[in-house]
Formats: sequence, C-alpha cells, structure tokens
Amino acid sequence: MYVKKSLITGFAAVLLLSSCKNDRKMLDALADYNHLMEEKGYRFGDKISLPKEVTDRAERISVSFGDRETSVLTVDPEFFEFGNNEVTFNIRTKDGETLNQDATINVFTKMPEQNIAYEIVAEYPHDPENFVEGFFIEGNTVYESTGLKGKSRLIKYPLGSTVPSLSEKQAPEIFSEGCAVAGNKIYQLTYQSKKGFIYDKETFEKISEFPLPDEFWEGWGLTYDGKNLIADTGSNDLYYLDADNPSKVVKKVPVGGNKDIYNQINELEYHNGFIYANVWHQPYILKINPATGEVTGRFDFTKITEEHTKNNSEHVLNGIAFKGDHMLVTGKNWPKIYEVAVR
Ligand SMILES: [Ca+2]
Repeated sequence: MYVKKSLITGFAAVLLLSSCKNDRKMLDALADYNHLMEEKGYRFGDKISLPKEVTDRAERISVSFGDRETSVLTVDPEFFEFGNNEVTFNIRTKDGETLNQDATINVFTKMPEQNIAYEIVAEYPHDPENFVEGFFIEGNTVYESTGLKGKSRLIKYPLGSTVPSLSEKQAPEIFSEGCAVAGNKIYQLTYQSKKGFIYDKETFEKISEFPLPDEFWEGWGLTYDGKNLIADTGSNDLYYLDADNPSKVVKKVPVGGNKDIYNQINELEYHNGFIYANVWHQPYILKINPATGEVTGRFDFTKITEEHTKNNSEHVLNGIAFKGDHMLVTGKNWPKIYEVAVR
C-alpha cells in the first residue's frame, strides 16, 4: 500500500513536471512572439497568429482588455485602438489549466504619413518670455495662453507686435495650458489643477470655471471644430468635449501613426476638416483625420526647432494657428513666429 501510493505520487509529480515544462515553453514562445510584434505592430484587420507552441497546447485562447474579452484573434477596431493596447492573453490548455500573460499590442495605420512640403514665407516677433501652451489667431489678433506657475497669463496682441493689448494673469498656483475660442468665449485648460476656465473673449473677464473631465489625468492642448472643444492630456488620444459643458467627454479619438506612437500630443489647431497637432519634444506637426484618428501627413520642423532648443531642451515647438490657409508656428520661449505655406 505504502509503495503503491509513493509510486502514484511519483508518477503524478513527473506528469506535473512535464506539464510545467511545457507551460513554460509555451509562455516563453508567446512572450517572444509578443516582443517581436511589439516592434512590428499590427494594422486593423490583421490576424494575431500565435506560434505553434501556443496553439498546439491551447484549447481556448482569448484576449482581455480590462473587463472586456474576445476570443476572435483579429485586430478588430471594436476592441483595439491606435497606439498601445495593454492586453492579457488568457490560455486554457488541453490539460485544463488557465495561464495568463500580459502584452502590449501596438496598432499602426496602414498608410504612411505623407511628408508635407512647406515654405516659410514670413517671420514675426514672439515674446521669448512666453512659455506658450495655447495659441490661435483671429483676424490679425494672436491669442496666447502661457504656462508655468507664477507666470501663467492669457494675452492677446496684434501679429507683428509683442506688446499685449490685453493680459490676464493667473493665480500663482495655476499652470495654464491649451486655449481655444468658441463664439465669444475663450476656454482654457490647466496642467494639474484639474480645472479649466472660461473667459469673455473681448474683456478677458473670467466668466466661470469647470472641472476637467474625470478621464483627464492632466490638461494639455485645446481647440474647437465649430461644434466640440477638442482636448488632449499628453497621450495619443483626442477628447471631444461638449462646448456647453466641457467637463463632459462626448467621444475619444485615438491618434495613429504608421510607425510611431504619438503618445504626447500637445498643442492643437482645427483647420478646414483636419486637426493639426504637435508632439511634446518632437519637431513635427501632425495632420490628423479627425474621423479616423489617422495621421495622414507630417510637417518636419527639425531645422527651426533645433535653433531654439540648442540652449534649452524645454524650448520645444508648441504653437499652431491658422491665418487663412497659412500656418503660424511658434514654440516655448521662441523669439519668432513663422508663417508657413504648404507647397
Ligand atoms: Ca493652437
């Protein structure tokens, strides 16, 4: 009896050992595959073709995203979005075990961003004291929201001058961020105070303030498309806000690149059916299709950006406005505003 029991235990242990070994092998194969694919990325419609070591041992495989789960191993926009998707692979083996592995699935666009050729047709002065966070123009009047605690202001000035015709200083604890005009009001986000402000466009009188949406970690860029305010929070997502109640997110549009994940989208400008955005610490301005989130084109401003970042790496490109069909471009503490014509 004693001998028999020991034999059975021994046999079970060998089985368990070999099953553990196979599980390890399977998970290693899955990890290798996921690492390889993280670099390469997926496009919508792609199959997630897991290695044979996984499919041979699996009875059922699913992918979960927080509380949602699918067993269809295809990159379906119903579950996946552009950029990083943090998922878990759940595998039930033929031995009845359930194994999990976390993975990052990167989804890119099918078409590469078109390099947009441009020409700098004019230059205007910009106050190098201005740590620009929000920037737009109406007629010949530039509106600017400048950041940093103790230095944040909302100002307006005629293009060509650096002297504000109106200036509204923020409380010292406020770090102002993006701003946009909708009708006769200016909306402004704050960086980490979890609130935004609404001003009268003419007088800069503060009309009200609002809490930033619950989805917001921080407030970054802001623009207006004629219907909704569009904001970003330092990720690759654009948030459409209800202009009558900017605490409410109407929809989220994740932005996708062909090879890049634009995780820190910052200053924004809506113009003629597209959203233009710069990316924190990058010399690019992206042209985004707002319906799909795809970056369709990209301006490369490496040359002018390097000129301004060479003495201070924080003096990055961060200002987009449209003067007719010409784009105005500036940056944090840049002494210039560039007028850009698309070739
Ligand atoms: Ca802007």
